[in-house]
Amino acid sequence: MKTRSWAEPFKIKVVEPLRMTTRAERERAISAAGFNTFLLRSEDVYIDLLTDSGTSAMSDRQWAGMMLGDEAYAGSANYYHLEDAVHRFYGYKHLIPTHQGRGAEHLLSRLLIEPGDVVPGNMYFTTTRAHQELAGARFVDVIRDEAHDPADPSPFKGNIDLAKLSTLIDRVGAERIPYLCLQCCVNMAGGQPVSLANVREVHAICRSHGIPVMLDATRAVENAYFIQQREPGQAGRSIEEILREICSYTDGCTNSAKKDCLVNIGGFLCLNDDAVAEEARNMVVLFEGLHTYGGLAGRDMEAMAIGIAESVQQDHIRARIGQVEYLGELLQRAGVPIVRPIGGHGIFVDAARFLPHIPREQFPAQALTAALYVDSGVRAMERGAISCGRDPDTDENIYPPLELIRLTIPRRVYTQAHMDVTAESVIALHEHPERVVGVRFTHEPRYLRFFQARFEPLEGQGVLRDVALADAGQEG
Ligand code: PM9
Repeated sequence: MKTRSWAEPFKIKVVEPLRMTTRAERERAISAAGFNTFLLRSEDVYIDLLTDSGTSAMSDRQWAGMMLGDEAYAGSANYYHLEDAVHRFYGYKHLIPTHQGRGAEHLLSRLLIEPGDVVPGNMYFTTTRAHQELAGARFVDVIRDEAHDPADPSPFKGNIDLAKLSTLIDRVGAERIPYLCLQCCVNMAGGQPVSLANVREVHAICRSHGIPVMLDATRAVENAYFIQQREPGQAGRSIEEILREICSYTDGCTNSAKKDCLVNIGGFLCLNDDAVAEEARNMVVLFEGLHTYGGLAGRDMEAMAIGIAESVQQDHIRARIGQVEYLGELLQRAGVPIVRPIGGHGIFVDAARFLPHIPREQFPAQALTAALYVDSGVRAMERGAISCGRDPDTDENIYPPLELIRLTIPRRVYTQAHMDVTAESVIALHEHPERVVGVRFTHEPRYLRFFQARFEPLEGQGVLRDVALADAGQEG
C-alpha cells in the first residue's frame, strides 16, 4: 500500500509576522553582531533556528492555563499541578522548580560536588559542564566513540561506553564520583539518543559502586520516542511508559523545561533522596526563590504542567521529530554532510566537511552560521570549537572532533515551507563553499564564550564572498 502523507496535529490560530531583509541589511546586521548569531536582534532574523529552547508555540490550553496563574508568594496552586505532572510523567519523589535548566544544574552541582571530584557523562553540555567546573569538579566524557563520528549511523550514539565508565571508576575511585550525569538525546552529538538497555546497564554499574545517576531530562521525551521507534521490543509501548522507565533507573534529574515541556521559560530539579532534597529546598531560596516557585510565576508553572502532558502525546512527538527528519532528508538528498542518523531537535551540519578550505583555527562552524544568515536570514548556532571553549588546565582552545552548525527546530512553530527555504539556502552555500571566509576572535568572554564572543572575517569583504569574487580568489 502506498504510504500516505502526514501533517502537523494542530492548526494555526495566531500568527507572528516575519520581516524579510535584504542581503545588504543582513551584512550590516551580522557585522554589528560581531559575526555571532547570538548577538543579532531577532527582528533581523527571518527563520530562527538558533535554538529549540524556550521557542515553542504554546497550545490554546497552555495559554488558557496562564490565566489560571495563582501568583501567591507561597504554596501556589500551580506548583501543586506541576508537582502532580512531574510525579505522573517523570516519577521522581521531590520537585524543586527553577527559572530554567541551568538553575537546576547550579543547585545540583553545589549540593553534590566537592573540589577535586570527577563527573562522568555522555558528552559535555556547555552549561552543565560549566556548573560542574565552577563547583570544583572535572567532567570526563564516557560516551561511546561512534558519537564523535558524524557519519556513523548507529541508532543510539548517545550511549555510555560501559568499559570507559568502569575504567574511570577503577582509576579515580567511586568516592571521587559524586554522580554520573546521563543526558538524553545528547545535544552536542547531534541530538543522539541513549537506549533503554544502556540506561539500565549504567544504572546497574553505578548502583554497584554507590554512585547516583542524575538524568539530564531536557530532551527525555524525544529520547523516549527514539527508543520506541528504534529499540527492539519497544515498538508497542507508549512514550509515557518509556519515559517513566528511563527515569526509574535514575536518582534524580535536571530539566530545562524550555525544550520538551513546551514552555518559554522554566526548569526543575528532581530528587528521590529525602535528605538531599531537603538541602536543595533550602538552597533554592538563596538563588532562585521559594521552593514552591523557584524563580517562576504561577502561570509559568501552570503552562509547564499542561505542556508536560502534551509533550508525551504520540501525534505531537511524531510530527515534531518528523519535521526535523523532513529537513534532514532534504539536505541529505542534496549531498550536504550532516550528522547521521538524524537526531531529535535539529539538523547538525558537519562544518568541517562542508568547508574543507577553512582550518579549525579559523572556526569553520562559526563562519558558516554567519554566512548562512547573510545568504537567507536563517539563524543557526555554532556547535564546535567555540562552544567547547578552552582547556581549564592549559587554557588552549579545545578542538572537539565535531565541528557542527545546528539548525534547531522550535516545536510547533514553523511549517514545511520554512524547512524548504532553509534547505535551499544551505544547499546554495554547499554548491560554492569556497565563498565562506574563516573568522578570528575580536572579543572572547570568560564563561560560555559562544554566547557573547565577537569575531571578524579574515578577509575584508565579509564572511560570504559573492560567487564572482570567490572564483577570482580561486584563480588567484
Ligand atoms: N540548551 C540549547 O540551545 C539553550 C542554551 S545553550 C545554547 O540547546 C541541555 C541538554 C541543554 C540545555 C540548554 C541545558 C540548560 C541543559 N541541558 O538553557 O538553562 O540543551 O534552560 O538549560 C540550549 P537552560
